[in-house]
Amino acid sequence: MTNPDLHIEISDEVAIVRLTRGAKRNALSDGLILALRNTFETLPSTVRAAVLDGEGPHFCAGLDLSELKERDAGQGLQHSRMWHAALDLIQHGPVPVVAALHGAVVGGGLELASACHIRVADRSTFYALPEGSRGIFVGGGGSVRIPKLIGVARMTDMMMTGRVYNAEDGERANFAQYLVDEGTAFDKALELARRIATNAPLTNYALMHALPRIAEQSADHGFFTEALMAGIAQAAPEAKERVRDFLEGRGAKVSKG
Ligand code: 1HE
Repeated sequence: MTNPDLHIEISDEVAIVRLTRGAKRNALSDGLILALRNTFETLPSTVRAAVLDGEGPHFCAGLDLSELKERDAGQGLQHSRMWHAALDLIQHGPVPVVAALHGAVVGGGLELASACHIRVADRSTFYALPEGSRGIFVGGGGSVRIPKLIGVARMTDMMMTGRVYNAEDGERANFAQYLVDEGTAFDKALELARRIATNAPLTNYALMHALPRIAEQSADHGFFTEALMAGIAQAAPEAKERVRDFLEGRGAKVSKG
């Protein structure tokens, strides 16, 4: 399934997935959401990490409001579930995804960014949830994912009052793990994705699939799930090889950042 609003490029072990609907501020039409889903469902098995980027002055203006026609309640529910399915394939898909943010990261654009594992924002980035003032609600998983980043109180404030966070305040509020100079988010995201691609695949899998689940379990269940995951990861031949490399002086040391 190809879509003119989505460009995919494979660079070594990293997939670069770019929204290319800059003229419409990368607003997410249904076709674009389905194309994103298809992309993460069908990544070649050689890909070990991905970067998600947006063309033009803004990362993403959210839901394509021109498609928000008269849907009845059932159709609205199905539409939201379609977003959930697509964004779940980013969060719980085959590889870690690093989002390169700039300009507007708003509404469904923020929901999309929240489904990624790492967010790198440049200093032009701003975050908002205009759903509140458009008389609608988030529908792309935002009410589940965004409070995990910034907390329920901040999200409530954003939607009730229309509050917009700039890049610096956004980093402090935990929208992004990295804040970089304007125009450099993509380069930093690609650098991180290349680094992530060198991890043992099972370690990345554990971080994407086990860690968020453990974090939601009771301590007792979490400790047990952690022990299972640790046992599986340690038993992998690649882990043994990496540990042996370090003990024999070949593995990299941890150095000050
Ligand atoms: C759009 C959209 C869009 C721009 N749907 N067409 N999202 C919003 O409520 C955000 C709406 N957008 C904006 O506030 C602004 O466009 C921006 C701050 C993102 C960018 O401003 P700017 O001045 O750079 O661009 P612009 O002139 O506003 O927009 C350029 C074009 O993109 C223009 O179309 P044109 O044909 O007149 O050139 C805009 O109409 C179009 N455009 N944003 C459709 N969102 C799963 S539920 C999720 C629910 C939501 O995401 S609700 C929040 C929707």
